[in-house]
Amino acid sequence: MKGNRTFTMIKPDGVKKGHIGSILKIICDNGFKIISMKMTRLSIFEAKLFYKIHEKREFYKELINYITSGPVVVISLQKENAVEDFRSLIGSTDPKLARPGSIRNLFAESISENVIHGSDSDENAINEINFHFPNKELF
Ligand code: IDP
Ligand code: MG
Repeated sequence: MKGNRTFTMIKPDGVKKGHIGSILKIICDNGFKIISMKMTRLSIFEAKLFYKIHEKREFYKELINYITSGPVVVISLQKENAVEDFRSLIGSTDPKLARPGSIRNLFAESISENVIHGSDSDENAINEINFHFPNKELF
């Protein structure tokens, strides 16, 4: 059975351009319940841990610079089939390929600055939630 939790982060470009409210409305209107949420700014140390899986990729340095360039909003979510449904809601990594009406299609400008993160598996969702909310969650 698929899990009912996922993790998302509104990335620095989404925050800078004033899209927090619009993005949260889309998330809630699509049946996701916000379990925990905070605005924070990732240190380089935290960013490198969070994106460790990409450390061998050519875009890694650019990714760490970008994700630490300003505040982000980190959110844990609940919904049936959460991971898959949320990936569909945000659209493809490259906004040019993202489904019309998806969050990246609506707000993102490039494959590197693509406004929002979504967990890619149930296992990573739990790891990412525990990483950003190491103390007890609010619900
Ligand atoms: P995802 O966010 O859709 O899961 P990943 O492949 O996990 O995509 O990549 C993580 C993040 O790294 C992307 O969201 C994007 O910010 C950045 N990224 C991915 N591919 C590229 C690229 O080819 N050039 C620059 N940045 C990239
Ligand atoms: Mg990913």
